[in-house]
Amino acid sequence: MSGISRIQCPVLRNRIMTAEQAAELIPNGATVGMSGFTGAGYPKAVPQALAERIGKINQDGGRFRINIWTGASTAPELDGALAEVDGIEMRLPFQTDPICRNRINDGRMDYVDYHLSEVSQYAWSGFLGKMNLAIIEVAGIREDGSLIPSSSIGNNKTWIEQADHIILEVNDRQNIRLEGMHDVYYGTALPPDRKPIQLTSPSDRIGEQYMQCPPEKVIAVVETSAPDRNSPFKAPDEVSKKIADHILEFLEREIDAGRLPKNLLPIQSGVGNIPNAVLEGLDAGPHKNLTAYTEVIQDGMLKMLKSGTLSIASATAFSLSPDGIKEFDENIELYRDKIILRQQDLSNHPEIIRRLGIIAMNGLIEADIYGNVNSTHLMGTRMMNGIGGSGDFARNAYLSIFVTPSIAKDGAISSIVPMVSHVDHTEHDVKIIVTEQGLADLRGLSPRQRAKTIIQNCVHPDYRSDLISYFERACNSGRGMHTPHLLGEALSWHQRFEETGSMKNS
Ligand code: 0RQ
Repeated sequence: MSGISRIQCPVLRNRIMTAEQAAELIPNGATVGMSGFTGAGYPKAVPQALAERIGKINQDGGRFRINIWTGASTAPELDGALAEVDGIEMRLPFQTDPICRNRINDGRMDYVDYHLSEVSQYAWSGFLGKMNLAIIEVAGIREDGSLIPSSSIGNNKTWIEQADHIILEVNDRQNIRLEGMHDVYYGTALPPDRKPIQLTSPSDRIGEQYMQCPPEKVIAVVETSAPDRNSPFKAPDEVSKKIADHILEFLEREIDAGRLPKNLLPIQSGVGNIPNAVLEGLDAGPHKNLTAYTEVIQDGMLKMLKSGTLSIASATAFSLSPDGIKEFDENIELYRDKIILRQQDLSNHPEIIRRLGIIAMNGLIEADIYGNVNSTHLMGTRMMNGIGGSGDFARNAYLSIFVTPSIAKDGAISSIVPMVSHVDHTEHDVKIIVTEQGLADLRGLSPRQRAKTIIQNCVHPDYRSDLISYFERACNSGRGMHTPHLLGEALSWHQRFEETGSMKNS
């Protein structure tokens, strides 16, 4: 199926127009729900046409801005293009775009980063206000008007339900054999009508293959032909490999101790160098029939599915490199029954994560000696990306693992500090911290025991004696001994970096 044949519904065929015409239908001040999750399945033409329109208006002294809600991060054609022309008033719930980031950090764009599982219920409950319009990329439209989802589902189901009007982008570059890989669940409700979600294994299918969409809401259908944003895959470096090795050894010890089954428990893995190194390590290891219940399918998971290390992967989106896309497209028949894409309120659902007993692995910006984790704010004030799904998984996982190199900025920053400058994951949710130096298993440890373990196992040698000194002086200060701190000094490491460009004590 390609081109017009991907639009099988006669009523919706009549609404085909150009991206420019569709962009004219978006009013100033609108709240727009867009598809897209980790650079997959986002609308590619209408946002760019809208950015062009806004650019002209704003250049002539006007002020045209919209609020944008998505699944998660999108791409330069969406976030980048609209931020560049100062067209975004408020953005939620997650972004990774450098232009957006600058606008957020210089105070020109409001940003609310939410746990990704919660956004749809917030929208449903009305906390966030009214959604005027949704722009959703799909792989095709069926005769009855139902939609074949694209390479992500994210919040699309909710946006379609919530928006007054809908613009559909039908992208013929998305593999039409995606059809059937989705599982869209229509059983969610708000309290007090909420029922248990009967998903007891990552391979369960409890919903429908297609998204329902009332044709009368659709005001435009735009045909597109463009690939998803695909970041090239970086081979794991030495630091990532060491971190991966620590995790793999830890998992073996847990199996030997009888605390994990031989095929582990379902894994959730963030994207990037370190998670990919862990996946490669697992793939090279002895375990077969692992499962994944996660947010995104990255290259490493395709390899594991192909080799049989992984038997099933459930997520809400792909996040593949160009090579990964090629592999997926060429061998889609192999992957079709091993991958399930769900809406993000299910892929990240606390009830399901707790029930399945997930092994969660996420990155951090900094952790403190007591195990509090900052995933979002550089030096306590500047937004990096957002909490994303890390909170959904960390708090509810069976094992919540956080990974980081022990230093950043060529050693000018220690990733382990006396007190984090912003907290996303509290000491109560963080079970294991891993750097290339080693692994700190914090389970069952009191704050002071945690501090000793983290300093001993995770801190870079350049910063170890300073942290030991801080901890000992805090313990000797005669103040509270449960979580000893020298409050006046606690954030001096960050201050020193801001003033001198290095956390090192000269
Ligand atoms: O900045 O590029 O200017 O040098 O922070 O650091 O090393 O590229 O880190 O790509 O692993 O991302 C937490 C951001 C880590 C990510 C975070 C600087 C560093 C660099 C980024 P530069 P790296 P990573 C799973 C769930 C939240 C979302 C999430 C994230 C930049 O993992 O966004 O987990 N997590 N979603 O130089 C100051 C420090 C620093 C520092 C690094 N201590 N202080 N700056 N940097 N450490 C998602 C899915 O499943 C899809």
